Amino acid sequence: MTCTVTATDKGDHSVTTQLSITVNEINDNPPVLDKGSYSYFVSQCSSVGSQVGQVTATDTDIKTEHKDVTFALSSNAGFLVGNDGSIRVIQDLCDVPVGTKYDLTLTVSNADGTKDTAPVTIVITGKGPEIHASTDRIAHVNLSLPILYLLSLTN
Ligand SMILES: [Ca+2]
Ligand SMILES: [Ca+2]
Repeated sequence: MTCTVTATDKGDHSVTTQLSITVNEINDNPPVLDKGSYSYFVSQCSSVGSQVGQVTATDTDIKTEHKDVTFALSSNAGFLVGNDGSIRVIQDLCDVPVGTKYDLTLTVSNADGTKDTAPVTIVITGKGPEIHASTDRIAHVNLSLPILYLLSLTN
């Protein structure tokens, strides 16, 4: 920033000079997560790479190196958080018992170590709803046509 300073004395003499001000920003604001805690339910049949959730953080500093953030989870067993804040499944959950609870800690930090943390709870749920048509609900509409039984639907 540059500004012009003019000093005038009582004899109407004046002097003008340019004053240049450089603001050295300091990293005095930690990144702040958008929530105090996070909880998610994840189906056993979620495929590897599925997104579990999305977190964001804000840092009110100005310089890029003061507001660039890194996300981390306390454990990478099963889940990973990317630098875009997306939490994803990183291992096959098929054999994880329904009701299993992962208690993790999410950390967002600046390069100098200023940070914010929040608990993340992820609970494994059963497989998604499966449709099993029972044969006694199928009406025999036309016996001259082949009868198709719907055994299961998966998407
Ligand atoms: Ca900062
Ligand atoms: Ca600052």
